[in-house]
This record gives sequence, structure tokens and C-alpha cells, in this order.
Amino acid sequence: MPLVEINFDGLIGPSHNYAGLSPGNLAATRNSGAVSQPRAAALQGIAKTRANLALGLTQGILLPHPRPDHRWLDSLATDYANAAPHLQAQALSASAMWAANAATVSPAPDTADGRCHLSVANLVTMPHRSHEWPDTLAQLRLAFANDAFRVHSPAPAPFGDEGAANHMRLATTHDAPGVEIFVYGLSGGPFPARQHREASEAVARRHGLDPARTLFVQQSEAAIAAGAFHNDVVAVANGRVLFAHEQAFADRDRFYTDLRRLMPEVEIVEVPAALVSLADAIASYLFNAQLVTIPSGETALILPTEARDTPSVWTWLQAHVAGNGPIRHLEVVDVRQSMANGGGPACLRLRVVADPDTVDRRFLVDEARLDLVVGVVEQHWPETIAQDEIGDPALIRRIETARSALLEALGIVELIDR
Ligand code: SUG
Repeated sequence: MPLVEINFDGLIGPSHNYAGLSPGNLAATRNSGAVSQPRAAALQGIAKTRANLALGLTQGILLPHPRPDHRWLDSLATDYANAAPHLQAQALSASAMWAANAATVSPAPDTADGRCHLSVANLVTMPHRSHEWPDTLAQLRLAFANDAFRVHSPAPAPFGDEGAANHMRLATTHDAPGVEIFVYGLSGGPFPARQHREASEAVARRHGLDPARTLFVQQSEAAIAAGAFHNDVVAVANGRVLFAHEQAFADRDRFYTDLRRLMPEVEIVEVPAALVSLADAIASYLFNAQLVTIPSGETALILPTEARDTPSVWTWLQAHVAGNGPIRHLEVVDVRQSMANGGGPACLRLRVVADPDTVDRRFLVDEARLDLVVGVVEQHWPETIAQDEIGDPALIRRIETARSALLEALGIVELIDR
């Protein structure tokens, strides 16, 4: 089988809740204390996966982590019942759903040894995400055990790495050698820059990328300060198309010049601040869209409903499509439950260019397998979680039972005790 892009969607876990754990993520902060709907959230995510299948895309899933994370609490010399409320919330977060932060992926055509390399992200900046990596590593080692892959452990702290959310790849076709772009932050005004250049460089070296085809680009301070806590909130790339906000990068002229030198056929679609403000771009998640090549060879953009509901954004998109820009199709999906925690369609997926036959089949999905997942979600996922419930042992039992039921239904029993 040829190399294709597989989108692995993070399945939204049964502990999904709004604890406001991510300063700099404006949606999560705004919704802190709201009542979440884990069941509806997971069903929204699965509906998005189905919509991608209907477009002809190849789909996989990544699974919810064990929550609360007892191993992490144990390393803090406490347990869930006795932990301080903020540690309970950090141990319970379903943040592993945002699979774009699971790892950075360099497809085989880009690497020195001809394998697809995945480096698990350490996510050290936010406490509730800093303990995701051991379970992510275990899962990726299972899904990508084939010799076609190399799965690496994370870059060491204190160098923050948030994975594919700060990484873009441009290539004429998915199976051709690409240009890989690592976007890091130096400063974010009042908010932390979560991706450090040292971590990005370590990942690039470890993946065996050609330095002549690799760019390290600084995210603009204004973008982080306005709420773009990851580059994928203000830019996305696919094929030969880079789609970005005018204010995404610290030195865009230099970046575009370097990119055109490495890839003369690149199509840069820049949205001017005069037409869509940074604030509208971030509130609507215009760029946190999945930019994909559909089987016809055309480029489609899978957007959250919030983009359609933001007049400046929708007007710009309509004009682009009418004017024969490179983006030919707009697909709108409802992932509001995830959006309320700052996670759009692009956050919810990890792209891996690979031969599907080399991936553990249990992590690939078709309609029938999604039906199976829906059955478990409908039976076991809590309908709602209010913040004052998170200490309730009955809720915790329910969350733990739900995940085990899912892993059993999918036959991925190796992860049950993790
Ligand atoms: O890291 N939200 C996530 C959202 C991640 C979005 N991912 C990408 N842009 N690729 C974050 O800020 C909120 C959880 C809470 O507050 O309970 C949260 O972690």
C-alpha cells in the first residue's frame, strides 16, 4: 500500500470537564466552572470522524487515558481522595483528547533512515498535561510497533514541547520528501510560550531530518498574547498550501522567503488582519481547521461551526472559495464541547503519513468500528460533570469503568492496566 495521511482522532474521554486549567487558552478560562457533557462531547468528536470518512479520508483513533491518573498522584505522594482540589482536577483532565499535542510526526520520506518517526510531547508547561506522555508513549508504541516506525520518548524538561500543534509539513504529495517547519515561542506577553526552540531542534535531530529542508520559525508574541497558545490556532499547512494569519509569525517576510526558496511551488494563503482580526481568528478557530487533500486531489478545510458563526471569517472564506483560491471545499463540524476548552477540529487529530497496513489495525476505524465506540459511549460516558462533583467516588468509578469497557470492546486490553 502507498503512504497515505491517516488522521488519528483523540476520542473524548469520560472525564471531560471544565476546570479552567490552561492560562493563555481563552476559551478554557472563560468556561471554567461550566457543566460539561462528556457523552455529547465524545459523540460530537465521533461525528467529526465519520464526516472525515465520508470525505474519503483514512481514519484512526487514539484512546482516552486512565483518569484520574493514579500513577501521577502516587508520584506526588497522595491519592485522589486526599489530593488538594487543584491536583484532583489536574489528575482528572481529559486533555489527552487533543491528539495534535500527543507527538510530532516526521513521515518516512523526510527522515534519514526512511522510517516514520514520532516523538512524544512532554507538555511540561501545564501541570494537567505534563503527565500525559507516559500513557501516550505506551499507546503509540502499541499502535506503531511495526519496524516502519520509530517512537521516541519525550524531550527533557524544562524545554517545553507540545507536539504536532507547533509543527507543519509541506510536500507536493504526502509520499514525497517535505519541508518541515517547527514553530516555537519566545514570549507570549502575559501568557507562557509553550513550545521551546531547544525541544523542536532536539526532535528534528532525533528524527534525522535534513537541516536544509527544516525551518525553525518564531511565533509572534502578539499571537500568543491574543490567545494563540499553539501555532495551530493561527496557521495550518497541507500539501503545497500554507494557510496562516498575517500576524502568526514574528518575522513573516523572512519565513515566506525561506519557504519559497525551499519549495518554489508553495501556495501561501494569508488572511490579512484588516479583514479578519487576530481576535476573530482565535475566537472562531478559523485556522484550527483540518486542511486536507480529498481523493479528487482538491484541498478541503474542515472547520468548527464557530467559524461559520463569525461574520468576518465566513465572509473571507466565501470570497476565497468563490475566487478560486486553493481551498476548494468547506466542511463545517460541531465540536462545541471540545471548543469550549480551546480544542478545535485540528487539535483533536494527529496526522501520520504511513502505509495503513503497518499500523496496528485496532487503532484504525471504519463505520462499523465507530458504531461499536458509540455503543460504549452511550452506555457508559457520564451525561454531565459539574465542578463540585469531581470529588465524588461514584463519578470516578463510572469514569474508570467507562474506559475499561471501551478498551475491552476494541480489544485493546494491553492498555487496561495502564
Ligand atoms: O492545552 N485545553 C487544551 C487545548 C489544546 C488544544 N490543542 C491544540 N491547539 N492543538 C490546552 O490548553 C483545557 C483543560 C481544562 O482547562 O480543563 C485544556 O487543557
